[in-house]
Amino acid sequence: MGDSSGGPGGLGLPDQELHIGGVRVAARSGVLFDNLNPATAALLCRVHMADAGDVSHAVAAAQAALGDWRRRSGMERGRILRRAADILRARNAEIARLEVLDTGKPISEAIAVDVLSGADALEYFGSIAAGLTGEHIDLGQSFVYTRREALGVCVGIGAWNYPIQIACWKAAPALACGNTMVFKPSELTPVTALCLADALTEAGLPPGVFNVVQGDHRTGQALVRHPGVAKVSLTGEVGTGRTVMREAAATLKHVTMELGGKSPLIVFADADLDNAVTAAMLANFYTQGEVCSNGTRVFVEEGLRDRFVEALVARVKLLKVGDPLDPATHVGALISQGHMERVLDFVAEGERQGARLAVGGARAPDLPGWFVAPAVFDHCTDDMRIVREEIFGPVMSVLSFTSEREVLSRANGTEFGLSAGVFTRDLQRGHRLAAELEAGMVWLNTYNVTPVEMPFGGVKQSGLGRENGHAAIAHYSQLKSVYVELGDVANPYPVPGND
Ligand code: TXE
Repeated sequence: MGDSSGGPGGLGLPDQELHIGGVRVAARSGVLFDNLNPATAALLCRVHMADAGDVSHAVAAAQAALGDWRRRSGMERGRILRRAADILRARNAEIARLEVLDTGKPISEAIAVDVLSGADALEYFGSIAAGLTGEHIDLGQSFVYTRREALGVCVGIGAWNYPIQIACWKAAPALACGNTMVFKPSELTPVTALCLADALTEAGLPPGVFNVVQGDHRTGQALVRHPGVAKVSLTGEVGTGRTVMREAAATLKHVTMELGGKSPLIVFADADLDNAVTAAMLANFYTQGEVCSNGTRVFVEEGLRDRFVEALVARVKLLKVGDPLDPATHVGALISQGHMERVLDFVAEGERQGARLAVGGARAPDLPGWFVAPAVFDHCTDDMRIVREEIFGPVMSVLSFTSEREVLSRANGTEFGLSAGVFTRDLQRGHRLAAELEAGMVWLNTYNVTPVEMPFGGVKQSGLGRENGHAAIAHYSQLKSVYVELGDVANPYPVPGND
């Protein structure tokens, strides 16, 4: 596992290698890159950079494991996935702490959500694996049956905000369907995908069924281009999604795209004010705002807006920004210095364009890492960059509206379509809007609750396909039709003696 490259405060970790064929291996490239702790800006660990040769090694291991794995019964595959879920749950505290060191998110979040939501996916798909069936179609003198079969070697490419959750959300359905996988975590958060690999190995997963390669977009590109890969599932920015789809087209790969968003959260005057404010805070400041499905455009009906903003600002001022390992911390560090500066640029742009910064928005001065105080902009207009572009940080834009028709049009007026939220006590209005909002997910009187039973994904430029729920099975399997003739072949041609 290499030497322990400790950073200040002894929070350093050993070098992070690749996981191929069931064991840790050093990158053949011999290249290592630094991975920093966002809360301290100190070196957390060094990471092996996989090159095209390492990628081919990983894909070959996945190909070698495929025949046996896809021929196992769903019961056998599911049993191993469920065992891995139990192992992750038993290690929740240990892995959650690693996730905090790698991402900068508060321990209070990581211990409640990240590992456990990954374990839920392993348990859920481990539970339905045995029930993945085809169908029998009776044709009288013949019949057809269908076989739901694996795609082959699948590639998962992760983003840096929910590393182990994303790894599990891709690996669980893939493996349940009989595929094998090569997973590349984001270069900014390489650590916990290897914890998943260890849990799967301990649960009895055969070598080569789940592999981890480390690296940046070049490693990702080599995976997407590899002819032995049948499918790519990406979690990342829209621009990255377009690039990956273009590259995958060269070898007609299946793709699932879980991309960015700029989702609306609509609050009507009849809403429960406390719940709506809580939801707006969760939808903008959880994980420091680094959540794709966040409701970052908060539309408040005119009659409620002043009271809403007043209540919101008072509660935002109570948020503790600081050491993510402190259980009392609500807002942790942004993932990198570059990302922090990008978020601060958006705050400056919002003020330049005339929005009113009601609270927050500055770098936390007395902390070594990359911390920004949660920001609320009021008096925003739809044309502002902070309202149109994904910031992926703790910056909320509050807008006002006067009618349902108006707010629906404005909420849909974006290239994105990941999610949406509606707060109202009017049952019919809530469901009417759910039907009309252009989003893959709509929450009524809550926000960002994503049980594994719920299909997750976007429409328009926010993505293709779905993760979680039974819907994910369609994206990790394919149907074969088998026609069985019970009589003779219908013969239109002459035969000797019959002419
Ligand atoms: O994305 P990037 P990040 C989105 C979120 C935000 C983004 C942040 O909305 O837009 O992800 O994550 C690899 N070929 N979601 O900054 O830069 C890269 O190495 C192959 C949506 O990480 O796009 C990394 O592993 N791979 C999501 C991964 O792609 C390439 C929830 C993502 O990198 C590549 C969470 C290339 N050409 C975040 N270029 C959802 N909708 O569920 C980069 N990569």
